[in-house]
Amino acid sequence: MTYFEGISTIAYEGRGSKNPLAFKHYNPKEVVAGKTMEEHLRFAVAYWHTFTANGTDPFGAGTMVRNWDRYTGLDLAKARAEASFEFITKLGVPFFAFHDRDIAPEGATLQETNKNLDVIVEMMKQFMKDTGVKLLWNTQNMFTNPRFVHGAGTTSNADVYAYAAAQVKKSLEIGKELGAENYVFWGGREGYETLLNTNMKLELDNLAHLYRMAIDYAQEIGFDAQFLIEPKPKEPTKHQYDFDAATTMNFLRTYGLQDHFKLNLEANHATLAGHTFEHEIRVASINGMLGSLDANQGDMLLGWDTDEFPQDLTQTTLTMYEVLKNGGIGRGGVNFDAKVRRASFEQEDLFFAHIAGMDAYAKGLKVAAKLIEDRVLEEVVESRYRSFQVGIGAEIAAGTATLKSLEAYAYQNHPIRNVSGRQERIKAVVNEYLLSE
Ligand code: XLS
Ligand code: CA
Ligand code: CA
Repeated sequence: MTYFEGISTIAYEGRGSKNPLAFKHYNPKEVVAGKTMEEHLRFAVAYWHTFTANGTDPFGAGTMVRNWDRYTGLDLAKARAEASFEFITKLGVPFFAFHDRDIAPEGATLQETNKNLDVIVEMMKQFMKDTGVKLLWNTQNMFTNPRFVHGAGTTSNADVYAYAAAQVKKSLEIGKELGAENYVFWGGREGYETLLNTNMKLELDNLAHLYRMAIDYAQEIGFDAQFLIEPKPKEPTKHQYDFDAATTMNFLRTYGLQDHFKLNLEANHATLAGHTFEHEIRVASINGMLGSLDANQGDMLLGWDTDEFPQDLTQTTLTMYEVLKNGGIGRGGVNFDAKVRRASFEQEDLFFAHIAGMDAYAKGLKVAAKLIEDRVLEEVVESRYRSFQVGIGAEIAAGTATLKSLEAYAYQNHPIRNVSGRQERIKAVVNEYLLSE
C-alpha cells in the first residue's frame, strides 16, 4: 500500500531549483566543518504532529483527513506506522521520535494498552531493520488522558502516580527494544494551577523519585539511552516545574540527578520562557548539558506554543552556531517538533514543511560553520574581554585578586574608559554572511 502516491524520494537539486519537492540546501553527504550535513543535523520526524495530529485547535475540529484515516483502532495504528516509514524514507531523514500514545491506541485496561503497543513496536522494529531509520527518542504521554488532570509524577493522587510509573516502565522497555538513542521526559502536566492547593515540595520530591526509579530500571534492563528533560515554562499548566534550562538544571542538581540527564531544548519553549533559543542552548552547553533539539519556531504575535516549522534563517544560523561551538549535538539530533498549519491540510504539505525546515537548518549550518571558520564572533568576544588577559584583569581571572587589592587598584586608576559593544555592526556582519554564503 502506498500512502504518498506520486511522491518519490526527495533529492538535493541545489540553489537554483524551483522544484517544491527537492532540497535546495540540504545535501546529506556534503561535508561542512569536517562532517556530513546528515551527521551534523541528525534530523528526526515527530510522529505526533505528522502522523497522528489532525489539525484540531481549541476552536475547531480536525481539518486533516489522511488516507490512513480510513482505518480505526489498531488497524489505524498499523496503517500509520506503515505510512510513517514511507514518509520518513522518501524524505531521507535518519530518525523519528514518538510518544507511546502516538503509536498505539489505549485499551480498556493498562494490560490491553501494553498489548497494543507490543503489536506496533514489533512492526516498527521490522520497518527500522528494513529501512535503517533509527529512533532518536521515545517518551511517554502522561498529559492527554483525563487521569492526568492533576499531573503524573507530580499528581496529588498516588494511584495516578503508580499508573504513571507503570507507563514509564513500559516506555523504557520500548526504548530498549527499538534501540532509542535518547529517552525524553516532558512534564506537560508537571506543574500547578494555583499554589493554594499545592504541596510544591512533595510534588518535586515525587517527580525526582520517578526519575530515580527510571534511571534504576533502565540500568536493570540494560537500556543505555541518554535521558533528557525537556523544559517548558507553561502550557498546558500555568507554571511548569521544568521552566527553562537553568531551572531544570537546578532541579537535577538539588536531587543529585545531574549526571543522568541532559536537556532536550525546544525553540518555541525558549520563547515562551522569555528567552531566545540560543540562550537556552548556551546555558545548557556551558554546563555540559546539551542533549538534543526540538526544532520549530513560534509566532511573536501569538502567545502560545504554535510549533511552526522553522524558516527563520538568522535563527537557524545562531542555533547551529551554538551547536557547533558545543562540539556537535552528540547522541541528540534536530527533531521537527513542528506541525503544518490547520489550513495546510493536504498530505503534500507534510513534505513541503519538512523540506522547508531541513533547508533552513542546512543553510544555518553552512553559515554558522563559515562564521566559525573566519572567527568572526570569536574575535569580537576575545577583543571585548581582553582586559581580563593582562594586569589586574588577569589577576581577577586567576582568582588571586582580593577586595583589598582591587580597591588599591581602583584608587589609582581613573578615569575608567569603556569601549563600544558594536552590536549593530556585528549583526550586520552576520547578515552579510547569510547573504553571501
Ligand atoms: C509539547 C512538547 C512535547 C514534547 C514531548 O509542547 O514539545 O511534544 O516534545 O512530549
Ligand atoms: Ca518538544
Ligand atoms: Ca512545543
